Amino acid sequence: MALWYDEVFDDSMRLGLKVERTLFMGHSEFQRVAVVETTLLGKALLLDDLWMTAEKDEKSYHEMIVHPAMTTAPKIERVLIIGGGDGGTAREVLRYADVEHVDLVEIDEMVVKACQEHLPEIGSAWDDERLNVVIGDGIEWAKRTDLEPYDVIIIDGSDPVGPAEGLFDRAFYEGCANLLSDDGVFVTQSESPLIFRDVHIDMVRVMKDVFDQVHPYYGSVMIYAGGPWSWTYASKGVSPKEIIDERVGFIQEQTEIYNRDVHLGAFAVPNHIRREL
Ligand code: PUT
Repeated sequence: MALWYDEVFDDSMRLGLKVERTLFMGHSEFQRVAVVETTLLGKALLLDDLWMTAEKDEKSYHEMIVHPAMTTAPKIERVLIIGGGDGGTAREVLRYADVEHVDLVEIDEMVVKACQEHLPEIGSAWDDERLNVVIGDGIEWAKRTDLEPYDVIIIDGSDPVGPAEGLFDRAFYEGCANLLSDDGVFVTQSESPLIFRDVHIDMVRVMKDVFDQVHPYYGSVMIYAGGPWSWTYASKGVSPKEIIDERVGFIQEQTEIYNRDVHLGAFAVPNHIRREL
């Protein structure tokens, strides 16, 4: 008999995938961690029964959280990733030769270990010498005052429940703004503009209090709430529309989703959101 795993939204909608087998199941001090083999999308990670990433769908998320920032930030030498325990965001960041150092701060060691063992195709850059993996709390990291500024900061957290909840707070964004260089770029996943519309709008509004430039952008990720998803780009002055030709030309030869046109189109804000901001 087929086994189905469902992510349930507000007791009113569910997104299920047929599962062939469970590859890993564990309880960390933070959450339940599972890696399963789905029929449609290959191996996939769930945290507390919420879909996080799947082999055949992950590029639509990881390319979009990374490349708009990396093709517009004037410098990309120092990068901070908070979350990102599956390794997909780090993989995309490390495609750029100009990147010298990446700190990846993930709270849950079990996520990193399970993904390294069972999802090595997603996290294919764990061995890159430029990558420094820290098992620790990203919220505490963002309070640090002893770090060199980062050129790019990427928040690749899970949903605003459990260990990721504080990644959606004003104090956290303020900490990140302090860690960002003057011409740096900050980006965070910012939930579904439909199913989590209120969370999305709140996030953008709060970021507008903290950063000078704040631009939500949109794409589709099949395993997240049926498709529509958002990220938000923020900076102290850098515009997401000023794409660096050399970088976009280089990266769009390697990507599956991201290219210059996708980048520019993604920043079109639907009216029902624009009116709220
Ligand atoms: N890393 C983003 C996860 C969002 C899941 N809904």
